[in-house]
Amino acid sequence: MKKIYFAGSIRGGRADAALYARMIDFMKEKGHAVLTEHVGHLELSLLEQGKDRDAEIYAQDTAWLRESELLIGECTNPSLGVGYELAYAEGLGKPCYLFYDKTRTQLSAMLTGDPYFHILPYESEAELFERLEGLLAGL
Ligand code: 6K6
Repeated sequence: MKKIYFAGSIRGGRADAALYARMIDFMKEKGHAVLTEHVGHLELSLLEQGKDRDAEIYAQDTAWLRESELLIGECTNPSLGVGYELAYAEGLGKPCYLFYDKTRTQLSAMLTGDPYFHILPYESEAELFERLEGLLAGL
């Protein structure tokens, strides 16, 4: 069992929220603890995102990053917060695995150009879950 920090877009846009939820469920089914389950919560409304809780969110998320054993990010939907978390996790030396749908986006060169990150492009959801299963099996 590993403690996983899952990163996915919130204010960057929720188009892939249901995919995040399926990835989080999959990681939990495989016996891992996902510290950031809220990233997949579909009911997360714009109102909730606007609440005056940002300092608390930052403190909690950076504490979870320190506690986590690795980071898994779904990076198809660009997100400043996810980019920040990736740099923060790299600074802590946490292994970072970044998925993105290469048919839908070109990932930032600041991620693909950084040899620290394990970049996992995929072309279909089936391929994403195959790669995720392989990654989790090797932990
Ligand atoms: C309440 C319930 C669910 O979400 C909320 C409030 N917002 C956030 N809560 C926790 N983590 C957040 C929240 N907003 C952003 N983050 C963190 O930044 C998550 O860990 C995501 O990986 C990342 C998303 O950044 P943006 O820039 O797309 O919001």
